[in-house]
Amino acid sequence: MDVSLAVVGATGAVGELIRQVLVEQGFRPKTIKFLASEKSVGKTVEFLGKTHTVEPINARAFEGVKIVLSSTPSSVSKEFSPIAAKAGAIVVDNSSAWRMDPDCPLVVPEVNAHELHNAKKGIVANPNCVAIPLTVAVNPLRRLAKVKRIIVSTYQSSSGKGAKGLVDFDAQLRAYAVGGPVPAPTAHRSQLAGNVITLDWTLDPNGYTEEENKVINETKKILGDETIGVSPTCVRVPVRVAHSESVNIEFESPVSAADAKAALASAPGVVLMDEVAGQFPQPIHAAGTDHTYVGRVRQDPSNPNALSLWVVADNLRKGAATNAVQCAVELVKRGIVKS
Ligand code: 2RA
Repeated sequence: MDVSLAVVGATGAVGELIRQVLVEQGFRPKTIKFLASEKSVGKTVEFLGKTHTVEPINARAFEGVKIVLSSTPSSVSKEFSPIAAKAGAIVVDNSSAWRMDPDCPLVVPEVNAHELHNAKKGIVANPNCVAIPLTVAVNPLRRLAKVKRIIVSTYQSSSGKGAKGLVDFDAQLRAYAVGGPVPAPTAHRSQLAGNVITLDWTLDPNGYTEEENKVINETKKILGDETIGVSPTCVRVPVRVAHSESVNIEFESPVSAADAKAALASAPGVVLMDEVAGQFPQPIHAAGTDHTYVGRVRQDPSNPNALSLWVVADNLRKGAATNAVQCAVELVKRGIVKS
């Protein structure tokens, strides 16, 4: 991978994982630089045995860079991603700033890598951490029958709120474990230790949370099918890392659980955990890995055209850093970015 890279937001939770996943996936860039907001400038990071000093995010920093892997708040991405693109880079952006822009593809490589060719603004959007595993699991089933509707209930881990979510949750957990007074939440919207929270996100005017609306809109865009109905309920649960999803898929005609399992067993990115073998996906399996685990595949007893399944993936890896690195690899493999 003989291209020059920049990692923006290099010191954040996802930025740090991007650095790790680049190494794990054997991505050996020609040059690499690490950029971050003013408060992190001057810190050092290690990459392949070399120490790099974190630089500020500005127009000059993008000169000669071919791929930018960006993980910043949306407001920062709105300002700097177009500047990086203007300097000649393709930005793979983890924020939600560009996801629904029709000129920015929203890419899960196992599902719609071909969309990488349509980055008219020089920006590729990395989807939401629920939508990524959901589409990895649903897409292979689409060759069995057309998908009509997806009902998804999520069990999202604390780390969806980033490092500050984990600091909050860990402090609560320590106090809860010894029966002490649980400190007031600082990142989550309510106590998470010993609890679940269905309003851990901003409520939009349609009565759905911002997170639920992302799942609706992004799932349709990734699957390239606006006719699919998506009905989500997003919930934060007391788990550190990895999001789980209870998924009910209604097809236009009957699909057997056996056929679905066969399709999932050979699907890219999917690890099928069959309960017949005594297995079922759990966050403790998925945390620290790049796979989407699928299990509990079964016929819906109330609808012959529907199946239920259980999906788990590491929200920081496949739900963010790994997916972004996979997009970068594909950009090079497909010749969209040349050295
Ligand atoms: C969450 N999906 O889990 C968000 C993070 N991007 O809160």
